[in-house]
Amino acid sequence: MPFTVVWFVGLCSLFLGYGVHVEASHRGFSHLQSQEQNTTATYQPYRTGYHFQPAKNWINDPNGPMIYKGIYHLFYQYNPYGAVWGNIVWAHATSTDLVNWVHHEFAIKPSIESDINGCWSGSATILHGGKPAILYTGIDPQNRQVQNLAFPKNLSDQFLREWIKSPQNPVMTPIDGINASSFRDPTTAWKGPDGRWRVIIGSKIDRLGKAILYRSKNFTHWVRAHHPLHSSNNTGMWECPDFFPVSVNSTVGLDTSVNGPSVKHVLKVSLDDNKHDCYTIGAYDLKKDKYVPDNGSIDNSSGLRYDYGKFYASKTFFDSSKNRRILLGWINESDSEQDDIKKGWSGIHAIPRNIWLDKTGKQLVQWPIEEIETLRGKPVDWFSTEKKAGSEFEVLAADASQILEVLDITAAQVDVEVLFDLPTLEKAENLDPSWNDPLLLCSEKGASVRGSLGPFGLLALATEGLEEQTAIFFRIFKGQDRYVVLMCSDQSRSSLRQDLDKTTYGAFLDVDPLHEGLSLRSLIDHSIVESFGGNGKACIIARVYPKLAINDNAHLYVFNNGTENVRLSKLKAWSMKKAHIIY
Ligand code: DQQ
Repeated sequence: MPFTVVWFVGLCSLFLGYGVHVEASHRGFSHLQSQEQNTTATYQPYRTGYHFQPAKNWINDPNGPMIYKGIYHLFYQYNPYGAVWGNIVWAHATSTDLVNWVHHEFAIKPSIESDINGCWSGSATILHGGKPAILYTGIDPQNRQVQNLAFPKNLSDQFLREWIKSPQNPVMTPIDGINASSFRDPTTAWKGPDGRWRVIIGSKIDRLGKAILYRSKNFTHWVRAHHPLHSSNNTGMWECPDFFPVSVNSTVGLDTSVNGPSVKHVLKVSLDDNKHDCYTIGAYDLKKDKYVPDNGSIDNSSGLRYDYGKFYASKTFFDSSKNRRILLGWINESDSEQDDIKKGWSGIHAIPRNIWLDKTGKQLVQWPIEEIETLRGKPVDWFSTEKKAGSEFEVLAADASQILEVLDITAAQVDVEVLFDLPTLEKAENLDPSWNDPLLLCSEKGASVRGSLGPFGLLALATEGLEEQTAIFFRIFKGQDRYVVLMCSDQSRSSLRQDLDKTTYGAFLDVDPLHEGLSLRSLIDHSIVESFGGNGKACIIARVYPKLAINDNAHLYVFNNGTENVRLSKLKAWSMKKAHIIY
C-alpha cells in the first residue's frame, strides 16, 4: 500500500520554527571571482536532478531564449572561473524539449571594446526571414553600460554555435542624461504598425524606475524616443524588463509584435532593490507609444509577482512551435558565498513555465511546461489504493494528530499534486483588515501556528521525526465581503543548519475555495521546492538545504494543523527521473 496514516505525537512542538537571516547576493567579490573548487571531490546533496544547472561555477539570469529551426536555445549569465558573480559571459545550451540540454561553447564573451568588461543580460529577436539577432549589455573600458548587437555566423547551423558581433557596436550608449551605470538588459524587440522595431532598456533616475524606449528601422541604428515606454516612482533600478502581449480570451501565447482589441500587455520589471520580479497588466497605447497599467494593477513592489519566493531576472519568449509563451527565471542561493565556493557552484534555473492571462484579466497564470511530465515515473495515487478505491476523499482530522505519508516515491525528487475540498468555510478565522502583507502573515502564522481552516498542505523534504521540513500550506480567512486564501512556504525548519536564509514566503491566492477547492502542486528536487497554488495562480519557490532530509532520508507528508477537518480529494505523486544535461 503506497500510503500510510501516521499518528504523530507532539506535532505542534515539532512544527516550532527558528530562523537566521542571511541574504544571498549578486555582488562582485573580486578576490573570490576566480576561486574554483573541485565539485566532484565533495559530496553534493544539494545538486538538483531535473532543474537546469551547469556542472560548476556561478550562473544567473537566463538570456535570449528562443526557438530556432525546432531547437530551443538558452543562454545564461555565467562565470567560467568561480562560484560567485564575475567575469560574465553568455553560456549556451540547446534542447528539443526545454528539459534535457546540451551545452555548447560560450556564445558571447568579452572581445571588443564595448563589452571588454563583461557581457551582461539581453534578449533575442527573430527578424524578418527568421534570422535571430541578440541585443545585450556590454561593459566598456570606462565601465559604462552600452548595448551591443550580435548575429549568428551560420544560419544553417540549427545550434547557432557561433555568433558575430556587429561592427556598428555599441548600438546604444548612455548619452543625454542616461545614467551610465543604470542602462541595461534590452528586451526582445517588437514591431509597431509603422514598421519600426522597438526595444526597451532598464534604467532609473534617482528612485524613478524606467523603461527607456528606442526605435529602429534596420535593427542596427537605434534612436531614443522622447519618453520612456513606462516609468514608476520610488521603484529604483529596473533590471531585465520584459514586455509582451497576452490574449484576453485564450491561453495561447502571442508573438511579441502582436497587438489588437483582444490583446492586453504585460510589463515585468526585476526590481534591483528587493530582487522581486513584479508585473502589471495593461494596455499598449500605439499612438503614444506608451504602456498604461490597468486601474488596480499596482505599479510597484507591492503589486503582482511571478513568484513570491526566490525567482529573479526572468524572461519570456514566444514558442512558435506550440503557440505558447514560456517563462524562464533564475533562482539564487540561500546560503553564503563561502558555502557556494565550497560547493563549487551557485544558482539554478526554475522549471520553464507556460504563462497566460487569467480569465479575470487581472493576473497571469503559470504552469510547468508539459514536457517536464516526461520525467515522471509510475504514478502513486492515494485514491486507487485498495483501501481507498472508490472513495471521493480522505478526511484530514481536526485534532492535528493525523498526517499522511506519501510512500513508494523518491521524496527528494518528486512531482506531487494535491486537491483539498472544503465543503464549508463557516469556521474560517476573521481577517483583521491590517493583515494585508501576506509575507508577514505567513511569518507570524507559520506551519506550527494552529488556525481553524488551516494550516494544511504539504511537508516536503522532511525527516521522519519532522525536525526538518519545508511546509507549503494554505489558510482560509473570512474577509470583509469574501473569503481570503493565504498560501505560504515556511522554511523556518527546512534545515538543522543555522547559517541559512530561511525567510518565510507568502501570497494571497485569488480563488473561490468553496467551489473550486484548493489545489497545490510542488516540484521537489533535493534543494528546491517549487510550488503552484490554485492551479498556477500563485507560485512560490523555496531554496532549502536540509542536513538530514537528503536523498533516501527525505519524506513527503500531507498535513492539517487547523482545528477544522479538511478533505483531501486528490493525492498523486510521481518520482522524477533525472534530466540529461550534457556539459
Ligand atoms: N544581472 C546582469 C545584469 C542584470 C542583472 C549581470 C540582473 O545585466 O541587470 O549579470 O540579475
